[in-house]
Amino acid sequence: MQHVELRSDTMTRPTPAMRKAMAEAEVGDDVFGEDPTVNRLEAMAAERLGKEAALFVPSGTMANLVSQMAHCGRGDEMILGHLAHSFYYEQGGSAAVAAIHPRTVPNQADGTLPLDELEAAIRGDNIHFPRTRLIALENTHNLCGGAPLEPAYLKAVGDIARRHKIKLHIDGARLFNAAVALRVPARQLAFEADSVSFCLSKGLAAPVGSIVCGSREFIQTARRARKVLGGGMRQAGVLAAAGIVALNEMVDRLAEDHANAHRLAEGLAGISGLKLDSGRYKTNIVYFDVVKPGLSAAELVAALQKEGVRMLAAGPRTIRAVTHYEVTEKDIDYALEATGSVMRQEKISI
Ligand code: TLP
Repeated sequence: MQHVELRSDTMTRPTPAMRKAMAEAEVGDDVFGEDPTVNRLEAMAAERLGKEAALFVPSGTMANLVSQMAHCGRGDEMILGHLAHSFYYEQGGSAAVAAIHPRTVPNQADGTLPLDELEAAIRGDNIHFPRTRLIALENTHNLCGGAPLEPAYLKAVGDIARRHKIKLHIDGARLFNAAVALRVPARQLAFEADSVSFCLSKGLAAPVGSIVCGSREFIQTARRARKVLGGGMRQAGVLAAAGIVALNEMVDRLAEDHANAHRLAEGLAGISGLKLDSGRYKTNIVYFDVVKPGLSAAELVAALQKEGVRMLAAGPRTIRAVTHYEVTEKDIDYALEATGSVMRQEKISI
């Protein structure tokens, strides 16, 4: 039986070139700043995103938290979308760990926050209010179907942040997917941000790790935050080596994942009992709804698993499928065939 893994691009395993680079990596103690491979990765990443400095962290969650901690003090406020990964899927770590007060503005379907609502949410100086210190955007926007945020929108948000003297962080877990989809250099998407994070361990296929980029001063503070969170790693060059291969070899090919996601979305839209607006999906994440009476997302996911196709139930009726380098066009066709045949069954066996 064919096996098609569409639950997440985090499922990607390191490529043979990564495993070789990992085995051969030169290492030192990174808490002392002495791991040459980590230093090389950080310099490469900073250069690539047009920032002064960068920091290698174990995960996207820690990348967001150290950035928030570097920009905000206890009791300060951060504005972000109600569907932001940071708000939704990170255990409320900003509040629980860093005592940062999150204030949400509703995300629009394209991942943006309405500019007027965003600006209205920024607090004035008043003894009753927390101080607004930070706006956080997400690019691409996971829960908004992998929507890429365009440079013009980022510029508009950057203008608001500057006008109010507050900082802008971009959770760019999939920043390179946005860059490839919009056909702009990643540094253009980072330009307005005081800090930007991206994940090496999603579509770029490294086994572990994320990067935060920003000014030298910001990165120094973020480095302290990483240490208190237990994220100071030692011979981390073994991991950074895979990150270097990820940046060198795995970015341009993301276009294939987008083409496969597009193919999947078009195919799913043609299957009776499923509902999606296939034109919406511009990167590697596709969400669709199960509208066949009596069938839940979890039941369809379970039935597909029996056919070797793995997807994620993201809600009672909603399923998520994510493409990545271990998924081929043939796999997509197989997944579509399997989904079509399961959906045609009178009574779906799970
Ligand atoms: N997202 C994961 C799950 O946590 C949902 C996934 O499979 O998509 N920002 C964004 C936009 C993310 O999508 C994720 C991971 C993170 C941050 C956190 O990264 P990790 O998992 O490395 O902590």
